[in-house]
Amino acid sequence: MATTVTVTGAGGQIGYALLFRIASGAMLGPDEPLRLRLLEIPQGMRAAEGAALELQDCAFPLLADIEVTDDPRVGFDGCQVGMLVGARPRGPGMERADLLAANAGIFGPQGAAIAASAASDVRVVVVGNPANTNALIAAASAAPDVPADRFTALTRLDHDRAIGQLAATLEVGAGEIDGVAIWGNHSATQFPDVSHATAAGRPVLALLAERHSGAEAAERWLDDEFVPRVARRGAEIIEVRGSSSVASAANAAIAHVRDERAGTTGRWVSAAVVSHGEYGVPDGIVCSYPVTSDGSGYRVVEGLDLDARARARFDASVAELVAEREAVQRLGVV
Ligand code: NAX
Repeated sequence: MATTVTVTGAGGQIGYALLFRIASGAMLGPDEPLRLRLLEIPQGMRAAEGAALELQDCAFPLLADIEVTDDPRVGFDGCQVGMLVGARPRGPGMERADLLAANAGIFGPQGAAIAASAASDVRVVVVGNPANTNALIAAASAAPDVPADRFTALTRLDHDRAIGQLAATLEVGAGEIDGVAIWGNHSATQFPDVSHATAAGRPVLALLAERHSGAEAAERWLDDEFVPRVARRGAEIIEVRGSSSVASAANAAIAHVRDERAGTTGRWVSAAVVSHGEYGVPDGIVCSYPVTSDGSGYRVVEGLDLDARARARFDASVAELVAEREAVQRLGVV
């Protein structure tokens, strides 16, 4: 049986970078046939249809079927893996409240469509920004038919960016780094945390202290360079490339779904999941944590020590998530 994957915003940039890798088997594995459902709005239909033509031209052996639609009920029909990429970008002069309201108008109906027509084992990752709160809205709109913890939001790109920065600084391979964590919101307030990280089995903090002549200098480097660089990497990419992150975002979304389904074999990744109060975060907030999966869904890595500096940064990001929730509560969508 083919697995049904729905990609929203399939006619956009990340959609274009995602679809061919999904169809090639990079996400579900080399033995799992799949069916793609591409959901767009009317203005994006031609681009999505064009992508569908090219997918056909690739003759991917695993790709059983492609459907392009602008009807969410059709797009989510039988959906087992939902990748919600399409969102309303912030326009000129748009306030945060307006942005949240515009996206509530997308993620509310999509959550309802998921409840009405997705498969009973559906899992959803929200990529479209503001990703955490969009996931919260979609989960609220899919309740009570779909359990809230089936909805996650993407912070894997932030996680992988943090690993990339550490690997370059410590001159080790990215694959040798483990134990990185992204706490909080997928926004500039996020806290990329390396205090539990190791590189080739050695504590990253000790390695940084060696490179920066002492623990204090290493901490300054983390505060002044590493954290802002990871948190603002999206802006750096726009400045250098002239366009936002696309291939790296698609790669992160694929890794998020792949690792949730296949399991992380004990390695940590980061994902925004519905909080059950872990680390004092209010229940129901979609918050990024270090997580692992045994193949049945992401679980928060619990029991980690957060020092005062880490706690303050994490709390600030959680406060932003709480404010976003309050804003959408005022709209009556959650
Ligand atoms: P594009 O503007 O290229 O594509 C978005 C597509 O979504 C368009 O084709 C549009 O027609 C479609 N769309 C809009 N509303 C829709 C709806 N209601 N149903 C279906 N489709 C709809 O943006 P792109 O560069 O692909 O980025 C997509 C989203 O990813 C943005 O919200 C962006 O901010 C977000 N990102 C999230 C990241 C993360 O780590 N969570 C990183 C990358 C990216 O910034």
